Amino acid sequence: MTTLFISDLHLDDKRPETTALLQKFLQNEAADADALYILGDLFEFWLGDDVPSKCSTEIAAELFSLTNNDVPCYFMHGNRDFLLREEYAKSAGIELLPQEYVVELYGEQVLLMHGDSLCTDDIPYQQFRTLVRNPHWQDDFLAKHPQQRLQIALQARDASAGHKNDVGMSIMDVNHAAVVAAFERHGVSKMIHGHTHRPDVHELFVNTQAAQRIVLGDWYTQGSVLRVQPGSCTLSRIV
Ligand code: LP5
Ligand code: MN
Repeated sequence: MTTLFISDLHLDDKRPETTALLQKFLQNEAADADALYILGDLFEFWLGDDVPSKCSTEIAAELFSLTNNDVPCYFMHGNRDFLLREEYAKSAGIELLPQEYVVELYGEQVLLMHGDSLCTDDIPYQQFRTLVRNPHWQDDFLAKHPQQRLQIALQARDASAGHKNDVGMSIMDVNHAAVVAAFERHGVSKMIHGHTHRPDVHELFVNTQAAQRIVLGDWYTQGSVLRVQPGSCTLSRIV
């Protein structure tokens, strides 16, 4: 009995080795799991369901075969692939989750998030997030020619790299008050998220009650997976 969690794979046709590692993971370990949760940033960026890539097509087929074999797979948007919609989800057999979702795991209520909304000290990022999560902005963006969307995404990625060089690491981490507020909002004492690329298990107190925040790792140099079983959680690297 194992439920698997991954995030921040940043799949890109320029890094086929990461796609290959995910394929191996889906065919081997995930095939025996109770469920697989992908908590955002599966793709380096997502320009719309009408702009597939080699890796997105290959992974859709792989996920479809997994779900066809009775391993349900759930996807939550990240800050790179928030434009992924039902058309792709259907082709991959995956279910889209809202940006905050509470799941019962072997008797325990657990909050799932991508994690970017917890980084409230990063004001420029939160402003950018508010803009691009607006449905009107999204309709307008998706109506543009794919080539123009690509140009804008590359521009945004460059601007983001500059921003990340300029601000301190602590600004780009989660804000403690935002974490506490999320625990309180959902009345849970465990959360799992990604985004910060700082895999760890944090023990903390929320109103004197013990709580746990588990952060998934990225897949840039190797894979990262959280295995949840009745009574245990193990965060591991995979190669
Ligand atoms: O993802 P990561 O860890 O590298 O950085 C994030 C925050 N940056 C972003 C921006 C994305 O990386 C850009 C690529 C997404 C492409 C999506 C596809 C299509 C949509 C196109 C959108 C225009 O999320 C970064 C955080 C960091 O996490 C840690 O939390 O710090 O935030 C920033 O860099 C904030 C900047 O202010 C973002 C600046 C973007 C400027 C966009 C201008 C482009 C022109 C737009 C014209 C409409
Ligand atoms: Mn992210």
